Amino acid sequence: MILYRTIDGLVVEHQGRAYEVEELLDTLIVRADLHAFLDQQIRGGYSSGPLDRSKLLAPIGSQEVWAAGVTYLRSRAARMAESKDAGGGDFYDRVYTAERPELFFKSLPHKVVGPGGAVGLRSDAIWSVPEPELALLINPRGQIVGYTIGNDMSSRDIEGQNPLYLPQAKVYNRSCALGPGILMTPQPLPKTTRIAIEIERAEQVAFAGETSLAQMKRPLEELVAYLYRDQQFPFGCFLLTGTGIVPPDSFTLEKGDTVRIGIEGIGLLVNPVN
Ligand code: DO4
Ligand code: MG
Repeated sequence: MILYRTIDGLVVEHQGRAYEVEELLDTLIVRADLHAFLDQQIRGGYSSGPLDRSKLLAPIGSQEVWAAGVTYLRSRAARMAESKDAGGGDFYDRVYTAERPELFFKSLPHKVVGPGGAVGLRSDAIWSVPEPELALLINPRGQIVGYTIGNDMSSRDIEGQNPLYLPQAKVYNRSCALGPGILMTPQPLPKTTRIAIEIERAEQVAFAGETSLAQMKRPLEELVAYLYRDQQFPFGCFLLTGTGIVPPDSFTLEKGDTVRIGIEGIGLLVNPVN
């Protein structure tokens, strides 16, 4: 079942119908019986009909958003190439095989863009890309309770100049998108799950690519365990799990582009670039 946040509150969608959930994500996420509770909303709840997609908001409450990096071979290769001249390539090579993963802070909730919202480009960057990523919703006890789609917008020229510039390349206005809804399940996603991206420019496909979860180097639980080591998340948190799709070096996003990211079983996140 998919959980959406709308201007009228939370709803779960099941078999084409939306059911109200009279809780906030911040209280829902704490429940030990979270998935059974959502089942109950469908079985005994009131449905006003199909989901009204024009009412969707970013599916987030008070959760912090974190991100993992260099979890796919494709990302390792791209980072090594972009930072080679600055001497940073070795860092990315080492983190790919190191025991400790790369984890970085990505966004506060109020800065997250939802479905249909415009993602942004840094005004001082000349090489900007979207990063289509599986995003985990993790409860305060460190359990993965749901999955959504994330876009870790990045300024590759700034990141490539010096690894210490990573926070500036990753955290700026409208640099993180989540949605459209959260697949709420305690079950792991199949390794065959496909992640795909299409970037549209002037009604043409400017870039398209895809990968699958089978290409990810680390188990999701390992990323979560490192994130929760010596850190508390009273409202849980979101964790973007890294990108396995990188456009060619000649590609940079432009204002007016549209980014479409699809993950099997979750949905399609569509954001214009502005
Ligand atoms: O190491 C820099 C960022 C990597 C990243 O965001 C990714 O691999 O998705
Ligand atoms: Mg990323």
